[in-house]
Amino acid sequence: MTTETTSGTTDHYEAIGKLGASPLWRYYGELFTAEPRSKAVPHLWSYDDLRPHMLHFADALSLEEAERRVLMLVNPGMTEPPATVNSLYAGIQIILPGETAQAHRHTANAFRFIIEGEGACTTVNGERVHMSPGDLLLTPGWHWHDHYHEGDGPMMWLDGLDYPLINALEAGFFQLYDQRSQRAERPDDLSSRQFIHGRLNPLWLQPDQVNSPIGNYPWSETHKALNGIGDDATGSRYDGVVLEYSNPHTGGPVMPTISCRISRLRPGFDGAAHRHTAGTIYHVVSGEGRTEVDGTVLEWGEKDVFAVPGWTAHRHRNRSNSADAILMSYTNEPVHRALGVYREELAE
Ligand code: GTQ
Repeated sequence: MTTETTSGTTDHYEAIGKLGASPLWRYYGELFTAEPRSKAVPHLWSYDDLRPHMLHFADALSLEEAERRVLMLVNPGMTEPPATVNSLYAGIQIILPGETAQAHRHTANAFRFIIEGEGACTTVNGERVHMSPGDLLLTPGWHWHDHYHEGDGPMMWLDGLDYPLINALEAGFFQLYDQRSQRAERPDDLSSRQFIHGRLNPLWLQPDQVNSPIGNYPWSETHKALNGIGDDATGSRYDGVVLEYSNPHTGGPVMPTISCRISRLRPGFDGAAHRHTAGTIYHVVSGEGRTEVDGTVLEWGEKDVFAVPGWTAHRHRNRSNSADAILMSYTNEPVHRALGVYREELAE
């Protein structure tokens, strides 16, 4: 805007622009909003709609060409750079029997939540980690990882990464391993077997305060935890019986930037609405329901993914009166808490 009452003022705006200066008063409202306004919009990705395209690319594109065969789930409000909610990304990866995905590492933290298939593994810093549906596998920042598949049929999983945050911080490094895959350097799935019990930590191993040492939080354990609670707890009025996957050394989130959760919405669960600054990505493990996000209704079914932007009022409902709905979710809440900006409130 350069229409001013006097040409003298216009000249000053132009002149300060050339000097790399800018008038704060013209930007104040957008820089200091009364409340956060997420660029992300509430959005749902239908697994049934995406699956045939995944299978097409599995046929059409080799892993030598693609390195990682992943469909990014890009929020319509966050296309450049692509992200799913603020600071977090979701993708769906597919690998076929006999394939290997090149070993590499990046400073971005990553996890995988297995959706379908059997027989694939990820090698993380020399440890082979087996995958089964419902398992949560961690690849913390700067850990070498390659995927390979020795089973039958395609294997699909959800990838969660924090690269939008790491890149915004200009802290992104990436490196290829000098071979296509890593050799196994210790017994398979050792870290899970050593640490999954959580209350009995191996004392001879150096605690890692930053990342969980667990390669895989297997579904068998997650299921046991949810079942063990059964109907004895009412759970959260917002998220039902919700459990956080934790670092056994700290009791905190699995990685510094991402908290991963699993929640059980009982049959007929009709949650209260709340909003929090952290954005959340949900993956439907099983069941059907609806989540209302600032007036937008997302109707979800098994294996779908949906995005709830930060500071939007949202409420979950399990549509079934006989079956549980199980939601896996991840959020950047640990970052907000570490920075002292986390806020949450009832939204009714
Ligand atoms: O499997 O290493 O979805 O590096 C995005 C980046 C998956 C992976 C993604 C990655 C990977």
